[in-house]
Amino acid sequence: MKAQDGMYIDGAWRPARSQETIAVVNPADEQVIGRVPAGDAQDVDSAVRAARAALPGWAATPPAERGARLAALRDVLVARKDEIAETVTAELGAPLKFSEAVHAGAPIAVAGSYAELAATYAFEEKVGNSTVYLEPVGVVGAITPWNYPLHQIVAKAAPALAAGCTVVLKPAEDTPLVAQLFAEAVHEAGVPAGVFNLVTGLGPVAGQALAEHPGVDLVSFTGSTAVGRRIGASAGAAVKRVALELGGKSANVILPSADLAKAVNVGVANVMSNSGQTCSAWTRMLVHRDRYDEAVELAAAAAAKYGDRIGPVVNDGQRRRVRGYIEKGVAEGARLVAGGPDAPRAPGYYVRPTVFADVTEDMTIAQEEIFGPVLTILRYEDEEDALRIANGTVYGLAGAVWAGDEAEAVAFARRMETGQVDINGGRFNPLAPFGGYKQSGVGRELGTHGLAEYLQTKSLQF
Ligand code: TXE
Repeated sequence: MKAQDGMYIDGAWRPARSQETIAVVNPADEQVIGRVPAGDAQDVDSAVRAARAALPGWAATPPAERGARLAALRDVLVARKDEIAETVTAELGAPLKFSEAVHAGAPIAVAGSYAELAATYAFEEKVGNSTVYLEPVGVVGAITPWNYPLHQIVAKAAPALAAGCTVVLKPAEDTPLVAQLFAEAVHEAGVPAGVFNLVTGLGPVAGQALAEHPGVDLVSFTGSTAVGRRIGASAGAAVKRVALELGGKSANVILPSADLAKAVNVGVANVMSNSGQTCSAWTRMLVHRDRYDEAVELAAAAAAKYGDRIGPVVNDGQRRRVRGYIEKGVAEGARLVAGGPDAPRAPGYYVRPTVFADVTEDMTIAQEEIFGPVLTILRYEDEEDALRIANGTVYGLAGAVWAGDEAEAVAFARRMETGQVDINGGRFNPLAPFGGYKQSGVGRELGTHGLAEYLQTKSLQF
């Protein structure tokens, strides 16, 4: 499956200094499908040195040329699309069709958007008697999770490279094979040695070493709130730039005027997709009390249709965690209307598509990120009540509003404390900024806002 057997540092493939490796497991059958190097602090140091050495040359490369490299990278990803999809399916367990459409499709779109932005963005502007230069921040330490393994990498690496930064990536230990494939693609695209580097390894070892390395100017992290908090604290102490994309508990608000069946069906599909392992998933469905029973019935039927069609969750730890939340929901008095905590099949880390009704705001399953195929349905009295519930968590990453009238949905969405809202369904837009209010994070990814994260500003007065 993978052509390379190492880490990509300074344009070449090499093993971990320790020679140790980490097993990669297919969550659909629990078989070991490969091994990758277990990089440590010294490997991270080599990669950061390579990135620092490459920085002046890449920063001085004209943006149009950086854009041309990114366009070449996009083309390699397109040419290797099937391989990307097969790799993500093997290490994440996602159904192949979903891998093709989303796990390969989205990063290709994002790489393409930054190829264009690099060439067209105004890296220099005049303000009165000043010229303002937007310069690369420097060496970027990117730490990514396993849930959308290639998308998360490209959402950091592409804008960083477009900005003129150099990158050291530490991907999730569960899904390192597609990261190796990405490094091969960067190489094939003709990106100079040292500009992009890959260190595989464990989070508390390689990840922490990268986050705390003094040669890293910006840490961009996507993952759990617990680790994000730590990275934010150490970046603060070092006065280092940081971008954090953390958890979510997004609300799907179905206003009384909405097409209920459509809103419920799309809402259930949104939560079940990628087996619920989506930080922006609409895990809380909010329905007016007059239409509540009808919505619950529709959601239960929709979830039951998923049956065996969703993939497993990524590993045994996540499976135990998700099933623990389902048990907790039952214990706290929510009503199970689809799925449940038992294993639908074995081997593989499968969880049943699960729907809870009679969920109240104070319940754990209505407050904490479950990161599995579990939908909670809450009842609201009126619009103000819906807004209070929607905004009533520590998170604010995404959400949805459904209404008969688009203007009504927009008015509601503007009052939500959240970074991205889909109106009557919405569609993925690789240029739309993505990121969190409140404890969902700091900073934005995608589009020009995502590019700006990797830039710093210098002004010259005349
Ligand atoms: O995340 P971790 P986990 C949430 C989701 C999930 C939970 C746990 O709720 O159930 O987090 O997932 C690296 N210093 N999200 O344990 O540990 C790690 O190697 C530096 C939401 O997998 O945060 C990996 O590369 N790095 C989310 C990355 O951090 C460290 C996506 C994420 O892993 C580190 C994933 C350390 N001390 C999970 N410890 C989202 N926002 O999309 C770990 N890492």
